Amino acid sequence: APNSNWWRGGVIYQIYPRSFADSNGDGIGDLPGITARLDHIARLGADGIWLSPFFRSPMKDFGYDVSDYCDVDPMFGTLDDFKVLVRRAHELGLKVMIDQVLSHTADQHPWFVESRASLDNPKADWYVWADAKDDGNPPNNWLSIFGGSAWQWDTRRCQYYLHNFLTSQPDLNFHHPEVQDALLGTVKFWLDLGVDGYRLDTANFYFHDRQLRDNPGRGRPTGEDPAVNAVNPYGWQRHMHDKSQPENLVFLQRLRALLDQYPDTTMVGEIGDDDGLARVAEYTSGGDKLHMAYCFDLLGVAHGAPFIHGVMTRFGEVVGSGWPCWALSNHDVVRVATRWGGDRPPAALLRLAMALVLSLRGSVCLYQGEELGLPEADVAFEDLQDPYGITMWPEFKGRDGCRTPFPWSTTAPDLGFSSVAGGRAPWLPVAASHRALAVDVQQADADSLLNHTRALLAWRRGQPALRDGEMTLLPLHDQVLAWVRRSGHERVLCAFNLSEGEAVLNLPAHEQVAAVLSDSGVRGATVHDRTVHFDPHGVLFARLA
Ligand code: TEU
Ligand code: CA
Repeated sequence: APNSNWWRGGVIYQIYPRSFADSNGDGIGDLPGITARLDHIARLGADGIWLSPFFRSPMKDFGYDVSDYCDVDPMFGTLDDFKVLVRRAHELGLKVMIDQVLSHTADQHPWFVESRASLDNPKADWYVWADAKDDGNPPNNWLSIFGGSAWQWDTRRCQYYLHNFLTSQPDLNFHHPEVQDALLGTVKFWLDLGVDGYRLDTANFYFHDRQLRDNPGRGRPTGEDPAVNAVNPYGWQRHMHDKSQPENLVFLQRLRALLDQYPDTTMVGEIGDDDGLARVAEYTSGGDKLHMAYCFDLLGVAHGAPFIHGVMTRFGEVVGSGWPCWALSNHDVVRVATRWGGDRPPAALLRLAMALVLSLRGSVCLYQGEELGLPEADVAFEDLQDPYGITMWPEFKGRDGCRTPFPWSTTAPDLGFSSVAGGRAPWLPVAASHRALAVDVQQADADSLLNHTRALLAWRRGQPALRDGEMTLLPLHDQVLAWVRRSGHERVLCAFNLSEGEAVLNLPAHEQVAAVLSDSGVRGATVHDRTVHFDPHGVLFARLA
């Protein structure tokens, strides 16, 4: 059957399993909890879900450190629980994408246990090993994103091994063909269980600088990297991986060749890079590598009309035949309600953010709670769990603030996170600010962001211009962003007033509004001839003549 390309222009709902729903009262979200709550996502109108890792893991990076790629960690449930989840999702018309953390394993993965045991075991070169410098220092000045050197000394093997993140996340050596084959085997395992696709963790970090490829395990990178800049991780990370991008593209083609054997499957790559937009375009062009990819441009602290206009202008220049996946929130960054709206994000701004991300050319990932307009939780230092936050405190309070338990209902102290009364406290405290935003509260409020998002997603499903149409930016007009989405003869103007004041947009002389598309649910703008008047944070969707 030809591919339905369901993912192209699709909306993917990201679930962080640890914090979504706890079915057995141990304070940790799990797979049966997700299964029991999938109707919430189907009712929202998403096309699919992306599950952050639930594989066996020491949980040093909460699952992004995998010790068995082909099994479910008991705290999340069993492989059978996963099969039940997939069956239920498919009954509800939801596709299931799972996270694949291929670039590194946990240090407790059997592969690493074997590799570190000696210089000459069968897996000796499955990881990135290098000799110390003559003075005993690390081979070079590469740094870990999580702080400190990217090299960890191993006392048994008496060599350093590379880690882009925690020392407990040793980097696999993708230059080794057996590593690629083993990882493709784990990807196939889940395809055979019926998953519909993958989110690929750090898809641009798989291959380290090829200098180490030529003498894996015993060589040493030559010299220091002048580009290493402790301020911008994506700057020097680029340096560590850039020279091996040609090999990375070949591996992405191998991945795509595997998925193409399973109809209607898809991949979205995560790209952490200071030129992420160009990488997104490169990895998703040609139809022979990734279907989609996302970068951090709209996930960072910068926001506002001029910034977003700049991102869209740059992306229009590089996109070519590529296909982006846009996201304003995920499990790694401060929630968009707080990034864009501060301590008291106005409801109109939350509606604008949702309409904006759903009007861009590309696919969309919505992070659990984004449909509720959840602000970042203020987690006290003593409750912090994320190592990235604890090591970097206080300038960066880590990622716990976007990972607190999902607020289902105001009927219970834990906001309905656990379905077992009297169970253990949730692994992170529930945010007090989330009580008033719980699903049951918003369900009952016709004007809630939840109901607004449901209406918008339902409307968008019938808009080919928004799901797959071309995108033409209009010139930035003060704090008003505007673009036109076109599919065939259908042209939809999408315009956003990102200011807290009123604003006016004068349409180009040759343009005429044929109809305001108020059935989308967006509001806060009126049209008089060729002039659009916006309320604060007003949004206009209109068909152009
Ligand atoms: O993130 C990669 C990455 O670049 C992030 O670590 C990001 O830079 C950081 O969290 C600051 O926003 C992926 C996963 O999404 C993340 O949760 C993992 O910690 C990381 O890889 C290692 O697997
Ligand atoms: Ca549980």
